[in-house]
Amino acid sequence: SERIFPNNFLWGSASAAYQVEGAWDKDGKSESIWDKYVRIPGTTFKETNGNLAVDHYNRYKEDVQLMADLGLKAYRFSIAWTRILPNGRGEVNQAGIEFYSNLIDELIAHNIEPVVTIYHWDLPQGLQDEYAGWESREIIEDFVNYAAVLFEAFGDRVKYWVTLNEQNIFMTLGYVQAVHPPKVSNYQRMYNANHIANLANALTIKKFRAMGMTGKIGPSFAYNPAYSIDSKPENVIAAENYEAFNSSFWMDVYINGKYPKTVLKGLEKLDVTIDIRPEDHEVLANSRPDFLGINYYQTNTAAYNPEDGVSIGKMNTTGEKGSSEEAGVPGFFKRVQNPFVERTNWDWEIDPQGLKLGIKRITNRYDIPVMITENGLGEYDKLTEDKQIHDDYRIDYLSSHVDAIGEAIAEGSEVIGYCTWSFTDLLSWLNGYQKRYGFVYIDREEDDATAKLTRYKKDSYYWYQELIKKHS
Ligand code: BGP
Repeated sequence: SERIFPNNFLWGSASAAYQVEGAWDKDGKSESIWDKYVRIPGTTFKETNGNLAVDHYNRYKEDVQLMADLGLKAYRFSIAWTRILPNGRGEVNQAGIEFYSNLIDELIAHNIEPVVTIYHWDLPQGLQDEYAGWESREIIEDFVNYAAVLFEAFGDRVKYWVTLNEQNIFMTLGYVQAVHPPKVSNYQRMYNANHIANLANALTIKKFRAMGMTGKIGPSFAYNPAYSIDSKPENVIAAENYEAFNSSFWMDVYINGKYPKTVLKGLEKLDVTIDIRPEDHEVLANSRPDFLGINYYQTNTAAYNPEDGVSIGKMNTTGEKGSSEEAGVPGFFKRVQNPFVERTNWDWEIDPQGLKLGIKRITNRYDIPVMITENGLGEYDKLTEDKQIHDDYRIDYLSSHVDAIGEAIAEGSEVIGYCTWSFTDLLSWLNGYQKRYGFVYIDREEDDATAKLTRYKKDSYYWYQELIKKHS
């Protein structure tokens, strides 16, 4: 059959520092906003945290060996800013550099391409205390300098860089829904912090190029393409608003350096004005990424939401199916259930065709290569008595999404890689350890004290192994 996926396609898998490493206070690492946040009672499922996580910090060699045995071509992981620059800036912690340097060498020795995320949400707490983190323009210089330390240390070996992971998620969950640090619910503050993050992203890309780095760089965006619930015109317009407010608002800036005009106008109705200064336009322009990272889990379906309609809803962080509540922006849109798709136990809609739609929209609107930097299914998994995990539901999920990518490529999109979320099981930020995503099962529940941390290959591990073999 015709070869759809190119030979050098990055068949990978992903993780993030806070979710796998543990060793939260070891070897000179400082406290991050997540280290602190999880200690506030009631913020996470059963008060779980990443203190131990899956102990990847000490077991990275075993984990890389599991990746190599699978045949992984790429591994996306994030670097903890707090390991590299414990004060957020200034003196570099050599132990931190050494840990990631060893990990990178270990990957390369096993022919696995490292894909490095510079920021996956674990801001140094010191910077949050000092100047309110993303709410201050002071962070821009600190962030760019942090990135430059990484480029300098690892740029000879790392060819793929992700600037910010899911800026749209850490902004909306941190500053509107108040379920991530800094636990704020204020549109005005969110949109200003978000603008500052846009500037940091753009200047990091500029810095990368100014330093003569030869690799590729881009942000990872959490894209939930929007549908209208039906063809009733007011619902279709609500879906258009949904796509503009929740997706184009970020992607347009990344790629074209401009916010969509209808959203800026719409924000006036919410009494929000973004502090965009004249010199910012120049910063946002000419920083087009080399690729757009897309984290895809689901589509969202929108309907008309009256002026007195729903606003901040409720997320399902317990795994009790059906426990989430409708959310929206009054006067613009609300999110409703799609009657045509199934949902996970955490109420995430399962929609492989939505991934194809999302990739095609990006190609048509931006004409930029895409890397799928996350895609996966969070579910309860069961370790059988003979130590097997029969996760056929995950195989179904992943294989249908791979097919959808193949279709998008066949229909004219450029996709350079696919990283599943996740390689091993890991901490789900708000949902504890019971919501599992990995190819490799980790023997632990919520309590660190009873964690065995033994690694077991799931059925999906062998499925991905075969898939990569078939495509190589
Ligand atoms: C993305 C994050 C990941 C990961 C994933 C699954 O938003 O980038 O870090 O956690 O979603 O989400 P969850 O753990 O909430 O199920």
